[in-house]
Amino acid sequence: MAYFPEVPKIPFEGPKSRNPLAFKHYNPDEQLEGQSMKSLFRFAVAYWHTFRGTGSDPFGPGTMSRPWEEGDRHAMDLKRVDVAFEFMDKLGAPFYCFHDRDVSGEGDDLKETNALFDKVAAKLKEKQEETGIKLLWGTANLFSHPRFLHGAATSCNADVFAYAAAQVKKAMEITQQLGGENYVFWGGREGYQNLYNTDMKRELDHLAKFMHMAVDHAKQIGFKGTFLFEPKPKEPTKHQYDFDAAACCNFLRAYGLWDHVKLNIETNHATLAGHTMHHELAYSSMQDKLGSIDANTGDLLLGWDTDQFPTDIYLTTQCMLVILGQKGIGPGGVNFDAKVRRESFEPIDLFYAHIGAMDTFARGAKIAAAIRKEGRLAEFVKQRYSSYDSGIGADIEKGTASFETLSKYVLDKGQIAPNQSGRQEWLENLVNEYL
Ligand code: XLS
Ligand code: NI
Ligand code: NI
Repeated sequence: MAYFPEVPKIPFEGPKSRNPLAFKHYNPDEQLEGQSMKSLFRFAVAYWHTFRGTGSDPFGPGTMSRPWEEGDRHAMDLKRVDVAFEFMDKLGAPFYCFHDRDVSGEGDDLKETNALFDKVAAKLKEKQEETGIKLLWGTANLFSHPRFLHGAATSCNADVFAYAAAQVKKAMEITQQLGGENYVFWGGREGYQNLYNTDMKRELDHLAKFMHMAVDHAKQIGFKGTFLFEPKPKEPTKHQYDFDAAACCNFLRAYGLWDHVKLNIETNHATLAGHTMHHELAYSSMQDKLGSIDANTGDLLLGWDTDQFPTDIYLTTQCMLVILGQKGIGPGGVNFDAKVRRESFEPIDLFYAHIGAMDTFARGAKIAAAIRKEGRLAEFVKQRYSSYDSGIGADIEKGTASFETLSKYVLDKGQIAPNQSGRQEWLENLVNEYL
């Protein structure tokens, strides 16, 4: 049975093609800086948005037409695996990601819930083997069920902490069974709404304990995947503890988790934090913590996590400048944590959205590679800091300068070297030359 009978396997037809069901730029075997596009991007489909998204928003219910969604919900969980793999196979996405509760529902208790999860996982495994599609990362949904209303690892209720731990244990084990290459922690409701009722110190200590338990459990079961911490400043809580890349880095360092966890950076979360994606990527990468990205985009005029598919070539160029700068992103990837908008309710819109986003990344990568090849941007930056390459600047960097020696240097010199222009407009023009 085919769920997308009108859609063929999406071909690469090149930039001149006007076929909306073809790639214009994403050509999996094409080489960029010595890697195939397929292995450079490691594109992943997000199970929650693409196969569970209903199109509901705070003002109204779902709008999506998904003709296959019908009947018994547990049987549907199994049938949906066929839908998902047909979609991903036709799209040519090498990876997917899921939360435990995206793929299988809750039972009456954890035992039954786990048994349901096992059943769907067995089918996921079968389909992975049949299609060659792999699991980029698994995670646990610790935010939808009402038991998590005060958070999970940061809940004031120790039994909820225990439940969350049991759930993550199972999600890690299934991720391992499915050969998942990473495991993600996004702090759903790990934050606060009101400091009057919150012991922030205890909550953060508990979150760290929780992540240490995950690290220990990984050792115990031999899970070799990378742990990824996903920053987000707010929503659903007004303050999320994993606020931004810098806050996450501080948390990991402070609690002895530095060597065990990298970051999964999401565009719309970066902008909610008042940063650009470029900033969050550059910050994580310079810390050697850029592990994976959740590729989406927000809407400048809407203040929430709209999770739209990325279509902005400047955005993807900036992403790829950083990613190519660190020679790729594996074992992470580019996961489309993105949803079609409520008005795009037909199944075919899922294809248009993913094809466009993959092409936008491919185009951004070609542009970034061209910029890097000519090296003018890098050369400008190098020149801009060249006063630190020798003399007093080199002493400062080496740590052999002090206030005493610097004061003497300036007093002896009399006139210091003049500043030079930052040339921002020229550099913006320079990037445009490659578009
Ligand atoms: C929500 C997050 C979520 C994580 C996985 O805003 O982006 O989807 O990626 O829990
Ligand atoms: Ni995300
Ligand atoms: Ni998000």
